[in-house]
Amino acid sequence: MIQVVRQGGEVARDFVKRFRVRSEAAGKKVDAAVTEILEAVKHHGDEAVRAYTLQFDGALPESVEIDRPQMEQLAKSCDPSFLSALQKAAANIENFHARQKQQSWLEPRADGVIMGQRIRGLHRVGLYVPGGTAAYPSSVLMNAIPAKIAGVEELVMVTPPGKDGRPNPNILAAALTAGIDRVFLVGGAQAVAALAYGTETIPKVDKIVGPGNIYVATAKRQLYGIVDIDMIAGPSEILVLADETAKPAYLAADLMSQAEHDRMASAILLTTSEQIADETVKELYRQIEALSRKEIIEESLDRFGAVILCDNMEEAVSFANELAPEHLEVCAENPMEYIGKIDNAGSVFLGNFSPEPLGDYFAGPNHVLPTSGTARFFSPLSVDSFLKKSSFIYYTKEALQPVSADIMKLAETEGLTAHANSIQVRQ
Ligand code: HSO
Ligand code: ZN
Repeated sequence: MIQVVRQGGEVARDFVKRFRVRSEAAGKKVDAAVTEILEAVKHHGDEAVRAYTLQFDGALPESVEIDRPQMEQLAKSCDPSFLSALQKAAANIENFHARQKQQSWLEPRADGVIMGQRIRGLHRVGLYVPGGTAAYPSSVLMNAIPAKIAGVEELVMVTPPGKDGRPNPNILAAALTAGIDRVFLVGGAQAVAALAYGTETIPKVDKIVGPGNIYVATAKRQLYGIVDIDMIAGPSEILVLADETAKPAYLAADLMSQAEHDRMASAILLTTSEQIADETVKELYRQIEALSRKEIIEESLDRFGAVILCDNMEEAVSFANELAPEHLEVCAENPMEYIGKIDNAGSVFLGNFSPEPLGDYFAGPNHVLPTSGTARFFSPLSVDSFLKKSSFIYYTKEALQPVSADIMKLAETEGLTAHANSIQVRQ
């Protein structure tokens, strides 16, 4: 189910190429269908949203907006130990993200010039939460908590109703915990369009975040510029670096924790030890039997899983930096040694007792991370993702005078005489 290859070999090179292009590209058909939905919602608002909901979900929910008493009522039906775990996870996520806050700043200079930057939270943000089995309460926390800390005034969540036309109580419990202000039972590209354009019932937002199927992702891509969007997340990935001190049972378990997300997910073990490689493969075969998503895991390990043998840890680190995985585990004797060496990874898990799911749910760092090699230039979702900045400048007459000639020279060189004139009239 998983191939064992040597790093630097033909097969390994081929594997890297396939790894990069795993994201599902929207075909022309999906693109055109989404464009039509966006146009309809833009021009016909709620009426179009209702029509698409009937067409795609088969029924209209009793009420599109779930009010707070309803949310609280439904959340009460959740398992109390789930609710308590959710609270603890939320507290850790809050603590981690609180450190990312940024302050506006202002710098008065001796010559009377004042410059600075106002940093504020976006006014209104929309969070998409998929329906069905991919409705993750943990993702509600990861998307909403940084937005709240950034000072977003209103957080609006959209999510498709379940088959029974009702919302998922666990998602509502997470929404309450994370401070979501309003919840609408709408899904698909029509929900994304409603957030971008605003309808009679759904308010227009400044940014849309959250995962979704290919229609939702395509809608976000097409609407970028009309609203801001988060990155478009591809299938999950894990790369594990292991030396001879690693524990094969842990390695196999962690690889499969991400492989179970998706048939397109990728799980890779990079190790310097042939014995660790062999034993991990055995562990994969052993542990998979007890896992409920066995089929998905088998398929993703088959297609995008690999055990890659390398000569030493330096080689392994350089391969990891080239691949730029979403999650990187370092299961090595001195894991802290690697902090400064790993340049490209969304989130790094150090040592044998920092398994990836610890980060997915609980430790505090965000689990919305760059995928498909984009960790080379993208960062995890953070408080910054919900901030915007405006700069400001204040000059006095005395401060402007000595720099006027330079400004006019630059303007004239660009052939922009009206620019030069705006300085000239103040002389
Ligand atoms: N590992 C996923 C996030 C997640 N895991 C949500 C469990 N629930 C991101 O790649
Ligand atoms: Zn996960």
